[in-house]
Amino acid sequence: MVESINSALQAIQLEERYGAHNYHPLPVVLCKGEGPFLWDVEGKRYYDFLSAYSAVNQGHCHPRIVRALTEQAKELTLTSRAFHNDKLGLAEKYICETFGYDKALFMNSGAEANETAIKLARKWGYLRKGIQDNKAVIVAVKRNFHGRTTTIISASTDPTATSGFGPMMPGFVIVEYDDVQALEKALVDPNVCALWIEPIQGEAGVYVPHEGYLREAARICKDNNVLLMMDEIQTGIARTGKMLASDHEGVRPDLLILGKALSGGVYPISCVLADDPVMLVIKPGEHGSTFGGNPLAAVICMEALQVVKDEKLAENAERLGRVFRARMERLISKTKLITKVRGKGLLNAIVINDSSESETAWNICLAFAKNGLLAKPTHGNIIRLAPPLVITEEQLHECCDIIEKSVSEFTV
Ligand code: IF1
Repeated sequence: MVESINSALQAIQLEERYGAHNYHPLPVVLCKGEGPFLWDVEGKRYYDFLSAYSAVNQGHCHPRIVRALTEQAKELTLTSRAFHNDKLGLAEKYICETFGYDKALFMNSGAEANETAIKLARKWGYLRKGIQDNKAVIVAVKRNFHGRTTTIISASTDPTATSGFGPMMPGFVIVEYDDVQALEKALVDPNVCALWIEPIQGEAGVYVPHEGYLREAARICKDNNVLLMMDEIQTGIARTGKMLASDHEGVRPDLLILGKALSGGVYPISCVLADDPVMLVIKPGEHGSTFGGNPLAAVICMEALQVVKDEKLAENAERLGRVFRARMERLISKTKLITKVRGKGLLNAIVINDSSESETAWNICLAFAKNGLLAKPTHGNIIRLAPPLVITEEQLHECCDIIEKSVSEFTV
């Protein structure tokens, strides 16, 4: 018999007793979401300033996306790829035409999409670039975040992500992010098949590289016959004020890696996009997954992307991102607690004037929650602030008022 939760404490205790302790959530138990709002089990309403790490760009439970889910769920949810279905080809065409690529490979999680890109890049290196078998190298950057699987963390520079999980997968070289000379040096190695970067480093603390870095990275890749693998799982789908963060510099990655808001937070969907010379190196039977490209995901993905276009969410993110950062700059001029705001579109972060080991950022997020806004620190003293892209200007100003109020009340 399915029990129901009667209190926040009961929910937290159940997770503590029966769940793995692989997270440290804020003490908030949520039960409902709609647009930019979340409600907890006590009926308190919050503005969501995390957006499930940019998976809910279209707002919680967007009616069009939920309708797409519920209608398709009555017809057919999963066939496996042992057979064709009547929705996958439509979604592949739709997403290829949306982003301008020859082909798409649908997976489920962002990590799986990055793993898929690694396999494509390596195989392309052997078949098309003539790299000696098992010698392919992928260049990644410091403070990267691409997921939690053992191959992906083999490229991580974060001890929290790597310690205790060895042995690591070979074949990764790490260079400084936002450092063109480092790329010039690393990419000349003939064994390098790909450069693997985020256009803005989300988890690291919303690090925006200098203007021109992405263009330079693309040029150096082209000069050295190296694939540019761009992880847009967090920055894509209108989050930074363009459909892709790469669009701010007119860069077209060789491998485009998407996830999260591909479904509007309604279903796990990820995808790798590439042109035929790259995508066709993988032959039947060499890659896939049980749920990858299922008809339910296909329908949800098309509707979720159409909502982004119809509601002009990229334009909204661009405009309101500027409004938000202006409000934060004004706040910074009035308080010592916050030293910086940075970001693009509605992917922003504030830097707290305390050590990264301190609890200050966490305690500020507790104060935000008390005042009706949910956010969470990324690394130590950095708080990511990323609402759903459907937020209105009036709502955004209300949220800035909450942030200002919380900061003014806060005593270290
Ligand atoms: C968690 C972080 C953010 C991502 C980029 C791939 C993935 C992610 C750029 C993997 C996922 C999520 C994972 C989630 C928290 C969140 C996160 F804090 F972990 F690092 F956003 F910054 N590339 N990011 O941001 O996608 O496999 O999760 O679908 O692990 O707690 P996934």
